[in-house]
Amino acid sequence: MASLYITNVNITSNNACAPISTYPYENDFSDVAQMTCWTTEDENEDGNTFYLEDNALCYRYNADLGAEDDVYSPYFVLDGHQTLTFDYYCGLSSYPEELKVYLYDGSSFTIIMSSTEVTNTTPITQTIDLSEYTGTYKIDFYCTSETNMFKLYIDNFKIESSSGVEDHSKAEFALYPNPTTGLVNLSEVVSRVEVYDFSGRMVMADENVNSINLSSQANGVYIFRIITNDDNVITKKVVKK
Ligand SMILES: [Ca+2]
Ligand SMILES: [Ca+2]
Repeated sequence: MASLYITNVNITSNNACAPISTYPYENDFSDVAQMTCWTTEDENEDGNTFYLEDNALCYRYNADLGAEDDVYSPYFVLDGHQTLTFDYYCGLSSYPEELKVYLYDGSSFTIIMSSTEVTNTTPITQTIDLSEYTGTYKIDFYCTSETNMFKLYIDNFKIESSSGVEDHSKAEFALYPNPTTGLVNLSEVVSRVEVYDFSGRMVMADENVNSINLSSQANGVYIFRIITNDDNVITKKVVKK
């Protein structure tokens, strides 16, 4: 199947698309027409960047250089009720790729998914709670890999707005208290919890738990990456005071 390249647009001059404020917004990357208002950035200027392949967003290797690329969503108006979900996977498990996700407001970047090594060849569904953000943001998928790796795919991008009447398990998942002075409770036993500091370094991890204790950690902002027993990945920001 032919690959459909997304037109490479300088993101700082792409103001043509009005911010999206109607939810849910979904993109299954099945058609280049869905890519209007999405933009790519070839960070290492090697000529390779994100394109559509196999009905997904695809980032591919360079045989001679490490790869480094971004794909940016359109702007979304976030009002404190949104959740982002997307799938990610790689082409070959022996060729790991690194994925990081940011919010981008047009001038600064806020990390919402710490650097994650992608070795799964079947999709993992990532859920990111955006309820603490209000304003107009793009989602930036930032990918890097060593020289001559393979491919990373992103699919089934969705931003939903919770109305407060959802009784979905992901919507019910809670983590408290937040802010915390140490102990953080989870509303269910989860398969794994990873805690990252704001520089993206993993500082704690535990398995089959329904709480984690940050007492030994410095005050500050942490990102919890939680893998539930049904293999959903949930990312939440926790403040320790
Ligand atoms: Ca798809
Ligand atoms: Ca590149």
